[in-house]
Amino acid sequence: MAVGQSVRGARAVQLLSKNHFKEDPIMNVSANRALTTALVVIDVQNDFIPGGQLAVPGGDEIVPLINRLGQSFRHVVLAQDWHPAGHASFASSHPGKQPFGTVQLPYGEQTLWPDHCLQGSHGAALHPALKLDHAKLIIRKGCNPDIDSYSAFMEADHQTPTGLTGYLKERGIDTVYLVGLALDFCVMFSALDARLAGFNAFVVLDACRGIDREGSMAAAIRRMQEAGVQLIESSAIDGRPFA
Ligand code: VGL
Ligand code: ZN
Repeated sequence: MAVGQSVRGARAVQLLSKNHFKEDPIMNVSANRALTTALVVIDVQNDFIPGGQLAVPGGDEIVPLINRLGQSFRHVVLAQDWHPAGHASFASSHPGKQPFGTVQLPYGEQTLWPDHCLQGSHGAALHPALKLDHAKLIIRKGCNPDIDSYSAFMEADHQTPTGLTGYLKERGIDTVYLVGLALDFCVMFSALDARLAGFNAFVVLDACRGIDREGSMAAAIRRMQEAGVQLIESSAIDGRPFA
């Protein structure tokens, strides 16, 4: 019995040492990068593109680029804003309030929006031209009627996780590339929370579009820089394999 075990043990060591990455440092780097890096696509949904309830200017222009970038990543995650009717972020839920006004909620000041991304609606659906069939996870957020969630990681109460950190960490991912809508809201808060959760975070600027209300774009760029989010252009990664 002892002999059998040690033979099997030796065979396992032999198999391990056959690991070809060991003999090929370039392959090693690229294979490891593929396993530890994910593309996180934020809220590329009908309501955020021109014609939608909360249209982000040029929101549809980024779809072909995101599709192309997606081909370079083994791990792709999609975030989907997914609100129940009467959600606390809707102006219509607060009598006398208008979209783009604010209201005080238990977790702080909440910007009010037109009704958008209603669960199951056409507006909440992912953009039909988005072609990321190998994406393994769609994380839905903003589902709690009383709490908004710009971030794909953490609801606006800063206490309720969406589960995305756990998913990524359990998959061994340490680096995320973020793209999508809107740069100055959901992409920014997702990138900030990615940093808080300990991930390396890159935002691919030309694969994002912003709402840009009252200087929100400039403020978002500054906040991300201060948090150590790396702001890049797609030319820095386009065609590079993360797969
Ligand atoms: C978003 C406002 C409200 C976004 C979502 O995806 O940036 N913005 N809900
Ligand atoms: Zn929303």
